[in-house]
Amino acid sequence: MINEKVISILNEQINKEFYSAYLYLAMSAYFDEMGLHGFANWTKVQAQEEMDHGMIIFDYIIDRNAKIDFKSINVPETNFKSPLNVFERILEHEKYVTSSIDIIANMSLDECDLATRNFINWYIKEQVEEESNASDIITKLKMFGDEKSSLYLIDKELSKREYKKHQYD
Ligand code: OFO
Repeated sequence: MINEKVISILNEQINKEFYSAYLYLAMSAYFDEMGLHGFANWTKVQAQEEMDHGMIIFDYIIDRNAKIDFKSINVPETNFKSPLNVFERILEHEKYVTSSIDIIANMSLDECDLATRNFINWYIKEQVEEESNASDIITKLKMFGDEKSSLYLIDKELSKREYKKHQYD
């Protein structure tokens, strides 16, 4: 029987993942309005991945015969100021998500729930990649972003990102 505290924090994490999807969709809509369709694509693909993150936890809770607790998803922020500002906020958000994942890892150990501790490893690895992706784009935007031609090239590169369903392995 899975511990109640662990179930509760996993349910909160589902909500955070779906909030992340909303946030990335808000960013995608902002980029589309600016005509930056590559940036819009990148953030939309990320929104799809966030929904996968939420669904993987959903399936895990069901597999453990525990209850899903539905909560409202907050309205995402929309006052974005520039592509660089968006990616700085992405990095800040992903650091916050990383700390939530770390809390789940620690709590599952404290509660001797080794199955959840093992399950959450996938998310620990995933967060390293998410922070690194945001940092890479911030570096490029800081180096070249002010010039329109460079922004165009970065936009072109980001248009190549394709959505692949995130599988738990
Ligand atoms: Fe689900 O990793 Fe981003 O938020």
